[in-house]
Amino acid sequence: MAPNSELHVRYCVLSEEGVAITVIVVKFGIGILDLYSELKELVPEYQERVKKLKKDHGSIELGKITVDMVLGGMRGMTALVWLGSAVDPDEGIRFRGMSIPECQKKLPGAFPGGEPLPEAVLWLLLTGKIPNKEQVDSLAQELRSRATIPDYAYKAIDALPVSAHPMTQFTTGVMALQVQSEFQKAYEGGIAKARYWEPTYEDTMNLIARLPAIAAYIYRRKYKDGKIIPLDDSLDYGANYAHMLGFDDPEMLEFMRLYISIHSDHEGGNVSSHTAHLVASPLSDPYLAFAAALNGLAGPLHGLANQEVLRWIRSIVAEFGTPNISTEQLADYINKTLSKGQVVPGYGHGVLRQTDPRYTCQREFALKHLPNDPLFQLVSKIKEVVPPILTKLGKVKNPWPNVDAHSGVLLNYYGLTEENYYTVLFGVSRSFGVGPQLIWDRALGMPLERPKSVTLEKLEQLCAKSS
Ligand code: NMX
Ligand code: MLT
Repeated sequence: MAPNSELHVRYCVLSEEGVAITVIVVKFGIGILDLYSELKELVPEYQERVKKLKKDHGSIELGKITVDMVLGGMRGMTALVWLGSAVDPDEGIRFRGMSIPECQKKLPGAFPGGEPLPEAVLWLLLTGKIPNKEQVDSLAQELRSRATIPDYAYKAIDALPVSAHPMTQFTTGVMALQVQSEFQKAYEGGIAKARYWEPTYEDTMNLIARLPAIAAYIYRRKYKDGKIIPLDDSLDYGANYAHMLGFDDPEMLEFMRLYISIHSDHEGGNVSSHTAHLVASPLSDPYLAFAAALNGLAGPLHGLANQEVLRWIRSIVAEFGTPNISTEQLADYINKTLSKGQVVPGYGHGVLRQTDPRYTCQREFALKHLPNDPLFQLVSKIKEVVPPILTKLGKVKNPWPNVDAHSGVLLNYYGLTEENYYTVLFGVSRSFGVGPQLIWDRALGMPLERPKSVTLEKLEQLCAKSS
């Protein structure tokens, strides 16, 4: 039997004591590799590439470090390797070299011409390869089989007041799942460094598989009747998450697939991804790293901006009593926001210098499915009015909308109206980008991250010396 004719389906079951047991079923197909086997084949090749770079080019300079960079949040400083994606300031995100429209065209969807299935994006981000529909379906099945939640994770969330912010409840749930870390167990058992990536893979896949049930539990607990809607074994990842939240409109399921796909990864320097990479670098397992990432995502200048955007849009509607306002009224409101020393949420970016393509594809989705929605029309008007005002300030490097400027009105349209929950959706999606990199970090032997800092006095001395 040729090696690439095996399809390993890895199921994860829980013992009565809540211990995760991985069961591998080997099926025989023709020319199909499962995700784990495909990754395993790639690991030696990537290890060789990194070894060669270090040996042949270790001392090549990639740029200079300026005082502005040190005092300015390290903008523009090339400081880490991230395999899954890269952000071009003008073009925006490319997942393993593929733009969002290319992903929409080439990755399998739930139906022909549908939005990419998040499972396909996960496959692409981890391996750099485009999976076929059969591979994606088997990955969807694998994720469903790993999705059992230990009761104590629900209880950990229940220990918090219902009033706790959904992101606080989410991080708590993820920390409770950490009890099942395969990496921690393997490390305690003395696993060799060369095999670190294997339990990291198990943890990552289990984590990704279990996040929707935890996230949906928080939504049902905080905003609905608290009853758990069980996973539907016939649905893909994005559709299942929507279903467990309580939404079954096929359009909403399709939006969830798109939402998870486009929020998955945004190269490595953004706060959540970089945090995960940093926290995992001393060999903290994927649960610990991802919980830390979520805490970064919960900041209003990062992932929480999606919550802030809908809140801000609602405040505009409340101010004028209608979403149908004039350009002048809107400009006045924007200026009022700025005059209070606040940012315009959903606008600006640390890297992008043009409209975020993640905004554009959400706009296209809205134009197709909800062109007459009054809040969508207001979002479109905001996009016309905000950029010239921000540009006029003279200090904003990117006056254009980012991903968060659009998502809220779409979710609101489909009935997910509770904006404080929005960053949890972003968090579930971000696991698709962060998880694969954590596996590669261990496969490539990435070391503990420890940059050098300087005191203010030292910085002043260094500046005095060179001026
Ligand atoms: N509204 C008002 N002022 C802004 C905005 C904005 N949308 N964007 C940047 N500025 C200000 C910024 O606060 C800074 O002011 P100061 O010098 O007084 O501190 C100045 O313009 C220069 O900032 P930039 O270099 O353009 O932006 P930076 O890279 O520092 O920050 C963001 C990037 C995203 C933090 C910033 O644009 C922002 O606060 N945007 C609003 C919040 C938001 O939408 N965040 C979501 C980002 C995407 N995500 O999901 O993470
Ligand atoms: C992200 O998706 O992480 C945000 O756009 C922020 C960033 O890239 O810095």
